[in-house]
Amino acid sequence: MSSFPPTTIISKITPRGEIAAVTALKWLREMMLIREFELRCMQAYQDKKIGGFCHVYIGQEAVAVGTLAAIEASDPVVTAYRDHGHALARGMDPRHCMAEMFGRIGGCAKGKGGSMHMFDRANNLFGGHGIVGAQIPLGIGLAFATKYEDEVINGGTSKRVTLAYLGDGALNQGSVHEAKNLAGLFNLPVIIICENNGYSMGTAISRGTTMGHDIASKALGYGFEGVVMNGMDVLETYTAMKELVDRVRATSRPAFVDMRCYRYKGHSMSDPRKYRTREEEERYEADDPIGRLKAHLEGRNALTEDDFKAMQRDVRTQVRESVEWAEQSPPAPVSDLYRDVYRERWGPYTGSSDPEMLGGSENQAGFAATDPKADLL
Ligand SMILES: Cc1ncc(C[n+]2csc(CCOP(=O)(O)OP(=O)(O)O)c2C)c(N)n1
Ligand SMILES: [Mg+2]
Repeated sequence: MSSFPPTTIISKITPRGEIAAVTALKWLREMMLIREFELRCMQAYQDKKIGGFCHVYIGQEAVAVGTLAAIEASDPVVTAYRDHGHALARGMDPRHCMAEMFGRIGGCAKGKGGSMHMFDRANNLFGGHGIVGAQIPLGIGLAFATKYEDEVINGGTSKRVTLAYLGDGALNQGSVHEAKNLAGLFNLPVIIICENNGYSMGTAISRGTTMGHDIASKALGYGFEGVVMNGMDVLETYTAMKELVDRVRATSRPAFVDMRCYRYKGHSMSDPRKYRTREEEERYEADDPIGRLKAHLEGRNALTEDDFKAMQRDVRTQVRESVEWAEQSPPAPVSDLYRDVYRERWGPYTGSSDPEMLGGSENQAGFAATDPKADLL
């Protein structure tokens, strides 16, 4: 079994900063939205309304919420396939996220990507990627592009920081090493966040990765800093991330984060979780990031049980409406199959809320099919 350390040890690693109650309440709601969204996705998957792959983020909500709160709207973000939490925390409309799950036109990728491919250009979210580790070279490329634009094209100083997420199972993928090498060599403003949930499918990190107990120290091999953070407590995650983001923005030096976290559910929808004990799962579930923040806010007299229940009702309504909206959105037509692969005739893709890219949308709230009568380019 895994020698992955329990959260009681992890939580001593980073201190919590003083966060305004109104901000902490907002993060609580965001984490609750992600959880409720995914519980409904699991249900819809079992009802065969969602097809293909589906990897839920339940247990890891504090990572997306805490890290994304630490960056600016103009900072690029790229992640792997366990991406619903990042999309929602980055500001994607849950209706567009749910419609993508359902493979409908109203989805953020017009229903052609599904669960693993959440894209939101307007919010600078560059996916959602299914090839393990492949998003890291893309993230390093994004950091190169922002730095080039800020410094060479605009003649100023590098201003943007890219967040590139990967799982612990992606650490040993060849292109991840190449990308880290270039990031160190070119001084790129990127933070590589390893969502270290202790497992790559059924393989514990200690079985598949050298120095699995201390992956942050490996960043030194590329000439940049490695930091360990607690991904089970959003206040700690945010505090540590904000400090790091500020430093990377100021120095334009890359960094690596060993973000300790845990996924409560299986790797995907068809995982019996035989590789770990129920006791281990219960230990983490008892230290749930939502429960932790709730207790913290109650301790500050900023939240009552009634407030929490009202928030829960509110989130449930929002998710139920997103399911209804997704179900009303039509499936992507076959005529759209080869569209959005290369640059389209009306110019580059300009963002999730831009009607220009809809090719004549009647569905202003989200996306619509390209005109099926138009010729393929
Ligand atoms: C290059 C490549 N190899 C193998 C796979 C199959 N695969 C899908 S997910 C996964 C495990 C990755 O685990 P991790 O990076 O820890 O992410 P987590 O699922 O824990 O979020 C593997 C091996 C793949 N998608 N791509
Ligand atoms: Mg993992």
